[in-house]
Amino acid sequence: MSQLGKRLAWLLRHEPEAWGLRVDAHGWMEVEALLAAFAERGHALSRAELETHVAADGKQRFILSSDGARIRAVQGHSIAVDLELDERPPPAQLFHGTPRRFVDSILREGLIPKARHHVHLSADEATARQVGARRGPPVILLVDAATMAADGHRFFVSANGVWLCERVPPEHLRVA
Ligand code: HQG
Repeated sequence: MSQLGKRLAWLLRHEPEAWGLRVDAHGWMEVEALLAAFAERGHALSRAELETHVAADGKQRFILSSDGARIRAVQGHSIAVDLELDERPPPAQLFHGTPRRFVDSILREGLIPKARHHVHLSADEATARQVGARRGPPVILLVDAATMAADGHRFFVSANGVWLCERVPPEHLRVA
C-alpha cells in the first residue's frame, strides 16, 4: 500500500480521532475535513489526488459517496461502524492466507477476527497468498464455507469482494 493509502486506511478504519477527525455510524468521513486535516499537517492533498487514489487503488479499499462529499473504507475496520454489508451465500470453498507461525494456534482455536470486526477470507488462493505474505511466508488454509453456511454461519461480502464472517471453527479448516 502507498503512503497515502496507509494513512487513509489508518484514519478511516482505526483512528480518525488521531487527526481530530470523525466517521459517522456507517464509517463515512467528510472529504473537506479530511483534506483540511492533511493540509494542517503539511501534507498537501487535493480533492483530485484523493479521487485518483481511490479510483486507482488496486484493492478498491475506499469509496466516495456519489456526490463526492464523503469517503469511507469498505472493510478492515477496528472501530465500531455499521458497514451495511451484504449477507450472501458463500462459495463452497474460501481461502485464508496466514504466516506459518499462526497456523498451530489457528488449527486449535479456529480463525478469530483479532482487532478487526470479521475474519477476512478470499475467494481465490492467489489473493489469500498475498494477504498471508504481508507477515512472512504464507500458509494457505481452506475454509469449508458450504458446511459452515449449512450450520448457520453468516457470510458477508464487502464492496471490494472480501468475504467476511464472525469466526471459522477449526473443524471447518484445513491446510491446503
Ligand atoms: C491471524 C488486508 C493466531 C490471521 C488484507 C491474520 C486483508 C490468528 C491475523 C485484510 C488466529 C490477523 C485482513 C488464531 C486469526 N490464532 N492467529 N486463532 N485467528 N489469526 O490483518 O486476514 O491491505 O487482522 O490469520 O489484504 O491478515 O488492509 O487479518 O494473520 O484483506 O486492505 O491473525 O487486511 O487488507 O490479521 O488481513 P489481520 P488478515 P488491507
